[in-house]
Amino acid sequence: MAEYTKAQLTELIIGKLHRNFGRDVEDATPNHMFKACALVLRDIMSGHQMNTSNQVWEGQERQVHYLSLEFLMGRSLEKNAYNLGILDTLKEALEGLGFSASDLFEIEPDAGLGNGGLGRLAACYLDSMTTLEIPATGYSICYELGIFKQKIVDGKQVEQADNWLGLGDAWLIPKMDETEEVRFGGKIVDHWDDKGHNHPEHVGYTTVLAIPRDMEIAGYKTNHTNVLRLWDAKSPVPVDMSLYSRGEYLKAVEQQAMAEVIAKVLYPDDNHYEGKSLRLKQQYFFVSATVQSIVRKHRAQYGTLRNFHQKHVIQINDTHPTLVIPELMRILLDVEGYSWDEAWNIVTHTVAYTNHTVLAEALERWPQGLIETLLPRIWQILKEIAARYQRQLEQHFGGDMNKVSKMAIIWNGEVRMANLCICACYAVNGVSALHSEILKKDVFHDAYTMHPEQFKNVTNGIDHRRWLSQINPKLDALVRECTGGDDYLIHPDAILGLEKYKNDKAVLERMEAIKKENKRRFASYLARESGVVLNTDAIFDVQVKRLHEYKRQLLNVLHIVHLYNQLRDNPNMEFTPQTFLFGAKAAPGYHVAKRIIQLINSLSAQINADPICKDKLQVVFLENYRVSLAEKLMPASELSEQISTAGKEASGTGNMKFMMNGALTIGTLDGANVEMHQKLGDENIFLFGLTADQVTSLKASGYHPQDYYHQNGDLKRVIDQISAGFADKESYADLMDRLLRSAGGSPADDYMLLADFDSYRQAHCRALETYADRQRWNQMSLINVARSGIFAADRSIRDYARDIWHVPTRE
Ligand code: 26W
Repeated sequence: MAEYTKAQLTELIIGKLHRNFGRDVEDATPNHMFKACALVLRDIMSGHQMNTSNQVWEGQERQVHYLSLEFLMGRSLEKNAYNLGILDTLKEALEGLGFSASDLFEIEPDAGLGNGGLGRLAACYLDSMTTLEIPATGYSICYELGIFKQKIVDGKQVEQADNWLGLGDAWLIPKMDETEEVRFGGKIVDHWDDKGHNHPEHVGYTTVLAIPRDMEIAGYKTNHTNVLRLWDAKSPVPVDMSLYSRGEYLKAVEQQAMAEVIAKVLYPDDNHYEGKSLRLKQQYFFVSATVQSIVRKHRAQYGTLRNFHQKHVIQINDTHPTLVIPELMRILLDVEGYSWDEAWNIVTHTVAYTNHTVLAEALERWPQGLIETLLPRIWQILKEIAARYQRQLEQHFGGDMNKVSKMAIIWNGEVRMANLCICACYAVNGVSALHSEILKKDVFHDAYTMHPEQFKNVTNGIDHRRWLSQINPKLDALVRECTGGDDYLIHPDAILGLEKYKNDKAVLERMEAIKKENKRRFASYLARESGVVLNTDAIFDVQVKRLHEYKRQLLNVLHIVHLYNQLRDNPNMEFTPQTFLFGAKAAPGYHVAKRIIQLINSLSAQINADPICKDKLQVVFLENYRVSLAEKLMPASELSEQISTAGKEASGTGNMKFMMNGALTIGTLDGANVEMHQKLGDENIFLFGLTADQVTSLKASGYHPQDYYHQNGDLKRVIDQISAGFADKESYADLMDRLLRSAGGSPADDYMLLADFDSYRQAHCRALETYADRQRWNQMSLINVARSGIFAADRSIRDYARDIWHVPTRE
């Protein structure tokens, strides 16, 4: 690792201010200063990156290409300085120049190029792949607008555009000379040669230019540096005023607009598919540019594509980049002139697929007409893949058309992306033990019986350097002291060393003091930002994640209303003070999710204004939940709400962030909670609710939520109250009706809140009893941190490297 002194960094920063902004330190604004720092770090990383690329080239190393429509990177200045090992020096240099380092870090906009779990996972994995010295590249779109900013106005979500590039582009290096051309529309003309081979020609298409804007990714304690390649879209046709013939001028303007809209905005849908043609354009644009770029470099190095699958693995993050399959086929067939079988052999040894959801409404099924007109050559190839697969299926299943139709790639005028992945990918993995089992037993059962060895599990993980060490410096210091140094940062299992201290009173008190201090810090931040004053003597009970019915924020609400009722019935009862914090963005078109946000805000207004609740019960909705807010909140959290209907949450990764920061989990046996429970035992987690199997059998035998409503007086009272509404006179009968009555094809209480209500209430009671025994609580908290090592992304990436990618990793 190169070392920099304070004086050297200072000089580099001043140099950037002079050369890039024509400023002296005295008249540099914080924005100038931020950019200057970013440019200095970028230079250091670029130098490292060139060495890495040379090594990979010379060693002819096998490379990983991680394709994802989302990378939720968050902020980079502090992170990059941390990974480069110059964070403290940079802070000193900044202070020396008269700037507050922490204020400067705060002005950086989040790179919000993702919705939630899937996008943040991709960001954590880039960090680990780089730290583990894997030659890897991430690919995505350089969205001009990231995930929307959320404002709460009159209790309701309002979306605002997130224009992050003003400052955020300090990290991006445009590479004009590596521009690729992507073709849309037009038609295919066949040309048969005298050997009877067809040479399809694509005519009448529209070209969009894909321009790389590369973001360097530094690894921790290594000079290995990878790249996140973000494609920007531009039209090749300049709008030329000299095209005075009106038709041509308008055509040029139209074409420019059509091209540039592709990279305009991230689709804000999470776990919900909508067959929008612009989204399909985004997918093909990014996939085509990526494959062409990989192929171009490979050809330059090896002069042939015959060894392509030996040198590259393409990992696709959910089905969103599935068009890599036909796109790579297209290049091998049409550009290289390979036979179908040769091309198919290469493709099916290159691409691997990760599934991130079992929700039926999230499955991508593109109308064939859309693909046919937008991507005529890709459509031909898809038809051929689908036909061959279907013949294979018919043979394998002896004409059992029920199975064949379920597994078909093209059916009823739709192209099913997951089935295409199953057909063409050499590995398919789920993201937690339970989720991977559900894929095999249920979602992809028939495919599993055909090729059981194709199916794998890689349990998700998080970047523990960011999500523990960087955001919770006091806990980091304690872990270092107790485990004998900072080895845990590259060997996350070493956190287990903390467990030796589970009966050490002094250490347990330190745990408590750290949490208290973090709560105060968060509270003062929130008071500054929003004026909301948190009761730091109350337990911080937190549910932050995208808003979705299956995640059951509404169950949390039902329980809070029940607590409120208890207090109102008996204002002098013994009551452990509780502060409930929510943070959640709703997809702009997801009406029910938006109503739930409004309900939380109505409830919050009601409870926070009621003198009975003073210093006892508080409900706060945190506006605009995002990576940089999570970084402040996790260290301050005490109870982590992971309460999805069992079988629905593929893994969860927020659950891991809480655990690593010493929060205890109240949760169902869903996603990675199952592995958490396995590590922790019943005694260190608050489990409740139906298991995934119980959910399935209760649904099969007939679930009647009305029975719970009529049999549980507390629950009935809560539901009736919410229906009627609170002081703001907003009725939520619409939401409560969904729990009691089926409507429009969706069953009553599809996510089984009522079935789990009582068990959830009891789990809360157990949590509060434990909280009253503070030493026991602190011990559980310590055990949670100590056993969180398996949830480090480094462990996940080692699993991918060993079981799927077949690439070596640093020791
Ligand atoms: C096409 C619309 C759309 C957009 C995003 C469909 C599906 C998605 C994602 C796959 C949803 C998602 O983020 N899934 C989450 O992935 C995380 C990382 O594996 C898991 O931890 C979460 O449980 C899962 O919900």
